[in-house]
Amino acid sequence: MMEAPLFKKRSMTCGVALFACAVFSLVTISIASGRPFRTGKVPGRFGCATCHLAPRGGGERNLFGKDYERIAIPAGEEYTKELGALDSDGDGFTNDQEFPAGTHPGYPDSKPSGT
Ligand SMILES: [Ca+2]
Repeated sequence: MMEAPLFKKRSMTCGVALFACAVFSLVTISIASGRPFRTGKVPGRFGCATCHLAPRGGGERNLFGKDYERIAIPAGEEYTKELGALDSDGDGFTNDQEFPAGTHPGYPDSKPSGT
């Protein structure tokens, strides 16, 4: 009769620990899967830095990222013709010209050469 409450307490502790592990796993998976979702929506190969100042993403956006936020997110996370036709960083080249050239559409110092 004395073992029953102790067993019950340990079971409850294990249950709480399992629940905490499950929540932690779900949060980790959600964060990890968020990155490929957005980086797969733009044609460039700059990863999270396509839109964010920080190379690993999060926080303030660069000039292209601000246009992405304004145009692509309301359009259902789509790289639209309107976004491609913009020159987000004001360097004289549209975003559609910069991505194929391998230059960054969010920084005016990065622009196609030879034109
Ligand atoms: Ca540009």
